[in-house]
Amino acid sequence: MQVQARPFPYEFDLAKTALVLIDMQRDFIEPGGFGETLGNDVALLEAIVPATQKMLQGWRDAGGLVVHTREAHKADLSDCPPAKRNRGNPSLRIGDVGNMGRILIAGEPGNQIIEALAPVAGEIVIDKPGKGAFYATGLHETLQQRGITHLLFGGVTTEVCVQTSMREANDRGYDCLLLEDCTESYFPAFKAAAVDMIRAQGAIVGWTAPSGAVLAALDSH
Ligand code: C5J
Repeated sequence: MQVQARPFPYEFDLAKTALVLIDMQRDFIEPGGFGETLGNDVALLEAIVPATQKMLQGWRDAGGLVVHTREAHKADLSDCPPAKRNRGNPSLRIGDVGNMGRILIAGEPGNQIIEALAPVAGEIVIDKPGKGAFYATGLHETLQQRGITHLLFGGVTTEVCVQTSMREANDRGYDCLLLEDCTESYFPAFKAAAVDMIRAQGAIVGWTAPSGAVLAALDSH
């Protein structure tokens, strides 16, 4: 299949491609969560939910593999180094008790993927302690076992966990496409810069396209 993407068309085989949704979890997206305690406007992130839901449904209907990630740490924080926990001066840090349970701790209410995008049976759910989806997760091995060579990325935030994961994926040999309307940042200028730098220099990290272009490619098959 071919997607009208930038900087040039993106070719993929559905059976060898996975949709990877990064960290669409309550703590980043819902009011009262970790994202908001850091002083961010979570409405920006909530705005991508309808397009992401439509993309997810279209991909599921086509029979494509779906991977969901959550930024999640162990309850004892043994996988959260001080270099990550002690940043800035937030009112709450990773592991502290917030409105939705302990912040970014596996199993807590705030750590769940938002209901609109909740994983269904057969989809892969990866808890990741870092920004990149490939760091300390086994995701690469799981994708290799399934013969996956191409990845479509959505999720939050564009310039942090999404971009890091795309770069990790590119280094591991995957052809990656970023779904422009299924990703967002708390800082619109950072999203714009990340999208530009991903596809610069002949798709140095990957391609970008609106989700409608992928859905159109699926529809035409
Ligand atoms: C951040 C993420 N921004 N998922 N996490 O801390 O991008």
